[in-house]
Amino acid sequence: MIDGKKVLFSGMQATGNLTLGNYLGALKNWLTLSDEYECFYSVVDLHSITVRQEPAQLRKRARDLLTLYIAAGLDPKKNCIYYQSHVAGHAQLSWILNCYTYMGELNRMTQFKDKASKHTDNINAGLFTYPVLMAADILLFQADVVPVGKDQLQHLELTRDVAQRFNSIYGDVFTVPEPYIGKTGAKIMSLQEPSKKMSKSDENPNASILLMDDPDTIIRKFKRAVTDSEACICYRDEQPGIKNLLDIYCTCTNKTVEEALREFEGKGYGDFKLAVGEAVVSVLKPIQDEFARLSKDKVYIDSIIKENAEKANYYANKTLRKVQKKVGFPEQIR
Ligand code: ATP
Ligand code: LTN
Repeated sequence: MIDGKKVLFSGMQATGNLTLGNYLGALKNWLTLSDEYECFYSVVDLHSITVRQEPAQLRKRARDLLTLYIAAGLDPKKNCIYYQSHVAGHAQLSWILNCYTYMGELNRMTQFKDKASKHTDNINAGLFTYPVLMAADILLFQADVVPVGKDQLQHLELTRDVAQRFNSIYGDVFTVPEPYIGKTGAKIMSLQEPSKKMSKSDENPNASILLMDDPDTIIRKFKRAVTDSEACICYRDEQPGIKNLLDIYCTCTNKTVEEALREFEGKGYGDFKLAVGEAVVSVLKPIQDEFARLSKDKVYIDSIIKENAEKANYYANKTLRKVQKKVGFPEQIR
């Protein structure tokens, strides 16, 4: 609890251009939760280097991502928006938690298996212990709730296990966090292969809508989206392409599936795809405009980065000191 409010923590990696999946599955929920909770939203750049990055590009993408959090509507005066690398406590707590996490647990992580198979030339120890750093992120701020897409649930479960293990040895040190999954948009699928999730690392440019795609590109990608030959706008697993488009439409317009089905009754796929594209454009265009404006305001963004890093360090150090004492490290002499 901070000032009587429950704490929320979430983060995103600056490893590529954000997709509509990242926005609908994560960022959009952040916006709706930001009044109710004391929120920490991190650009998790320590996580990013588990896969090789070009330094100048990582720096630019991280800044763009931080700016995008604000452009999407998160008020940086109310929400603590910061770079993970500006808070040393993440790495410090991560080391400690490494010693309370079993190899067997990490071996089961599907994201590790996935990424290891994609980067066979660089299966580094950081990629393996990635979920421990994520647990440290969350536990460092004593977060009650963590909004993520479905793909991150396994990491959340591990975080809870590690927190409970630590608490059972040392008493109530960590808040055990709950995941928060949005009602819709939890898993946006690829527009080209609707059995796969939409991912920023997809090689086919038509598979993903990027948050920075211009309106024409967005509409074009939706026109090319893979559907089926059923000629029926129905919400069912047998029609994964249409189901995904309905999910996107409903999440963007805040309509229920029933409302959308009624609206498109008797309509063809062409009209439907256009309507989905337009709904997406009307959500993304204002964010893009605000991003362009904020990106030019270096002084403002720098001041946010500085202020919020101080705030994050303050809360992080509180937890870290407590943990260090519990495990038996000597007190700092001031
Ligand atoms: P990569 O493709 O490099 O694995 P990613 O697109 O999965 O990356 P992350 O940085 O791993 O993106 O995820 C950021 C957040 O967005 C996470 O909370 C994740 O659950 C969510 N997210 C990512 N893709 C989707 C998707 N297709 N649908 C819903 N949520 C998503
Ligand atoms: N692993 C997450 C990003 C992430 C995160 C976190 C999300 C790192 N630390 C803490 C929530 C809470 C991902 O790849 N999407």
